[in-house]
Amino acid sequence: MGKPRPSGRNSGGCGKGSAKEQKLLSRAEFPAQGEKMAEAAEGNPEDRDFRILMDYTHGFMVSQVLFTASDLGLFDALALGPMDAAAVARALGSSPRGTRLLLETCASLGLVQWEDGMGGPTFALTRLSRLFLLAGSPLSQCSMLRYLAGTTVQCWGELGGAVREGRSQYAQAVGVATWEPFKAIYRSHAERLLFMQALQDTWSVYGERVLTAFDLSEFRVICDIGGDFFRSRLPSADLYILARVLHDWTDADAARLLGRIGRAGGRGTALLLVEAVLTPGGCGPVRTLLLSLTMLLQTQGRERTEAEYQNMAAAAGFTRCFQCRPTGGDLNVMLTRK
Ligand code: ASE
Repeated sequence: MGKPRPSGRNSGGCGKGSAKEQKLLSRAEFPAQGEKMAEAAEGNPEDRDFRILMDYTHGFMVSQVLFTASDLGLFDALALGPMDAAAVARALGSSPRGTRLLLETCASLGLVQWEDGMGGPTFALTRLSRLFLLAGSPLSQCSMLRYLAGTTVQCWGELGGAVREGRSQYAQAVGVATWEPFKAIYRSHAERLLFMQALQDTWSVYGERVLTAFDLSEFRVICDIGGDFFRSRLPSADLYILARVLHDWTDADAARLLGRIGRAGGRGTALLLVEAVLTPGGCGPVRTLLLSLTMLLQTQGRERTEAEYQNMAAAAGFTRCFQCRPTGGDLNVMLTRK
């Protein structure tokens, strides 16, 4: 999947800097020969470090450009064809100056591209924006962007408090005094709908890859678990699917849910888990760790390693044939049996 990423090459450390910056960016005095050659290709290590730091500090601005362009309808306006900045501003009812700056930044991020028009340079969609950022595209991520830009950004504003207390800060973030995640996430009909549409955007991209990661043709009755699964009776099925459910819950609640599933099906029952899986030491990938922080901020859960999922499933009786397969993106699919 495409991921907007600030280009590090020329950002930060170039041009006029203060004396202090110059010192920070100055080359180590006697670098070893090998290092010297590598540095010639990539710049010196302090420059590299500073560029990485600047990429990270600017990360929220990149997200905000993407969220705002999408929210203003900039990509949908360009679906009608390439336009110059003034025409886009007229279509959006936004200021010519702001619109031009936003378009130029979007172009530098690969969200739109410059094209030569008859009357001068115009902006056009790129493959990325055509595929994922048009409201009507089959792979549209517009609802996910809207959800992240709203509730998730508000929750991230309280990251310090969440880290200090080890739990969500919904009261401070969105004015809902609860630690029950789905009371806050479903706090209004509009929020419930948007959250569901956002997750649906993910399945537009991953759904087919998830369902074809394993041959599921032997399973006659399949139960995709959602809803009030701690209380309602679970139907009998040959295969239970838990797609991005366990990551919302504590180890104890996840064990409780898996236990209920284990008891609902007989021997031979299978379990399909779909989650973003952490690398064995738990130190990556970075997007999965960021998702884990989102789980701290919005739920009671966290992302886990393959071994953790295998052990949790085994404790509920799913001890046989555990396999974990990648989807090519952030999600993994795990299949195991009782
Ligand atoms: C959950 C998923 C999410 C619970 C809370 C959540 C997301 C945001 N808040 O199960 C979506 C996560 N996806 C991305 C791309 O960040």
